[in-house]
Amino acid sequence: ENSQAVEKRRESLASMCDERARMLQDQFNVSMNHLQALAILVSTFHHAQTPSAINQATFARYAERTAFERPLTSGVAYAVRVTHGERDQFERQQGWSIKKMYSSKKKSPGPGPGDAATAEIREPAEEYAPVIFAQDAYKHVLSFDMLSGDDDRENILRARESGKGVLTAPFKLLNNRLGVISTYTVYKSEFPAYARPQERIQAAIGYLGGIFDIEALVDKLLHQLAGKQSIMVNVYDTTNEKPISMYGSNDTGGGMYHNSTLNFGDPSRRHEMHCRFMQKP
Ligand code: WA2
Repeated sequence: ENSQAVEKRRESLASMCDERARMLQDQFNVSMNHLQALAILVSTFHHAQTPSAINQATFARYAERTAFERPLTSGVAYAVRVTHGERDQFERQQGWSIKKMYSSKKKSPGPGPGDAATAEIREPAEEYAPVIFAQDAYKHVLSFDMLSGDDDRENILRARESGKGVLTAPFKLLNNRLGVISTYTVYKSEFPAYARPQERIQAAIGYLGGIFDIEALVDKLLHQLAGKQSIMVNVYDTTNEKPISMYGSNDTGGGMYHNSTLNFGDPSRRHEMHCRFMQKP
């Protein structure tokens, strides 16, 4: 009788957890699909038309009006590939200069001690990925070189080599919130669908990113479900040995818990949802 009650409880936890995991995965998948469609939009109306039919204002407006299609993202941004040789002309055309993310070094007012070392570090990059379009909530990333931040860089390099949608681990964004970036590459228009990684890398011309605001949006999603008070949900990126928490904080206490697997579509990342009952029976 007691063990039967425990078994009932275990089953009920499993089915609630699986339901939440499935729902989150579906919303993630839907959001990813629309990011891919947005990458095609940029390819069609920005790169394949002269002059471009998109500017920051039209991109921001379109992104805002279609935000409902990407339920787990809080914004989108588009970064364009610029080689070092193209930089000057690009900056003149844009009317702004390409900036580095997380530049922690203070600018020195003029020549002085330590400048030799600084000059060595400031070696010009071979190429850049400055953001030229962004949804209003992420206007602050415009002109920043996305190859100058470790998480974004790794993501972009992986995206253009694979030709698929890829994800970062959760990391602290420029706005200080925890987020995950999903990236799709835009290729030259005459580019074949099947190509070798090296050809893909060469044919990449830009990167469309979606910003997943996990904390806020997963919370909103889970609150739509009945019985939300009774279970505690945690989501982890378990790609590396040490799991990174993406959602929830108090995964403590022993007792019964259920682990539902999540598939966010990037085969090189792993995610899990852990659920527990709030109260002991
Ligand atoms: N977008 C918004 N805030 C950020 C950020 C980012 N990356 N990185 C750090 N804080 C344009 O993958 C291409 C967006 C990167 C896409």
